[in-house]
Amino acid sequence: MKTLVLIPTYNERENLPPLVADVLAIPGTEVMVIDDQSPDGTGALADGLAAQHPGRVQVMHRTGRRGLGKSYLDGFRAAVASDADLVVQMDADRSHDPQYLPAMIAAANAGADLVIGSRYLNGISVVNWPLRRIILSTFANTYIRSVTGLGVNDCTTGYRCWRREALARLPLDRIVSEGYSFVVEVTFLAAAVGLRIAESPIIFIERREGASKLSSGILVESLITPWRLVLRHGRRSGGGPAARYNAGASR
Ligand SMILES: Nc1nc2c(ncn2[C@@H]2O[C@H](COP(=O)(O)OP(=O)(O)OP(=O)(O)O)[C@@H](O)[C@H]2O)c(=O)[nH]1
Ligand SMILES: [Mg+2]
Repeated sequence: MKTLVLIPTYNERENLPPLVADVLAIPGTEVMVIDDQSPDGTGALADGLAAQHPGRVQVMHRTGRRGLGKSYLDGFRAAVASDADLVVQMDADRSHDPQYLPAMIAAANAGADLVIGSRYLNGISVVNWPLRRIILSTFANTYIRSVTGLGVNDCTTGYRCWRREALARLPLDRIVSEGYSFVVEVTFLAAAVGLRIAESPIIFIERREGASKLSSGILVESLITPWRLVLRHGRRSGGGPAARYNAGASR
């Protein structure tokens, strides 16, 4: 059983080494760092980690225009072509704790095609977010759910686990979102092609090191994306809520 963990990075030099160590402590994991020529040297640091852990860490050095959506797409394509059974995507900034990976992996093994590491299953599980950020995120998710009809509590989280064969069923060439909307568009497409979606609870911890890359352009994109998806593909209806997996329930 092999799990390939995709980690997009842009200026994460303080965060990447401890994160990779925590991920590799979980048996069966391999890491692919997808770096966008970080000015702080994260790419070279990742090469050092690959040399330290031969066969378990690889680095994709992107060139051209940078972007989180583009990085995920390149990572997904590489993952689909790999021999991994499961594919995880997670942020590099230590907001996504690898301690939740075993439960997410168990949920995928129990039959989910896409397991969403969800902050909104047991109330609101975020640490160190200012109130305005909590309001923004919960509003965004309510907005996305009501426009699209998706039954997922946390559509905007970047912590996910896919069965590779399920990821291969997504029409990756049709994805146009760039920033945070990328994960929303992918969730919508996953439901549209009939993937079984489950949510597994996580506690999200706001980054302590490095800087956020959230910009106002990205916020505007996230307001428009749900409407664009519905106009193009129709509303999701009758899909019902995503299955819930609580840590331990599937053990
Ligand atoms: N490859 C690549 N990674 C990126 C890019 N922009 C952001 N990332 C990474 O994507 C992940 C999420 O970015 P963050 O800046 O933490 O975004 P966020 O978590 O919504 O914002 P904060 O809560 O403020 O941290 C991190 O691992 C970043 O390093 C990019 O242009 N290219
Ligand atoms: Mg972050």
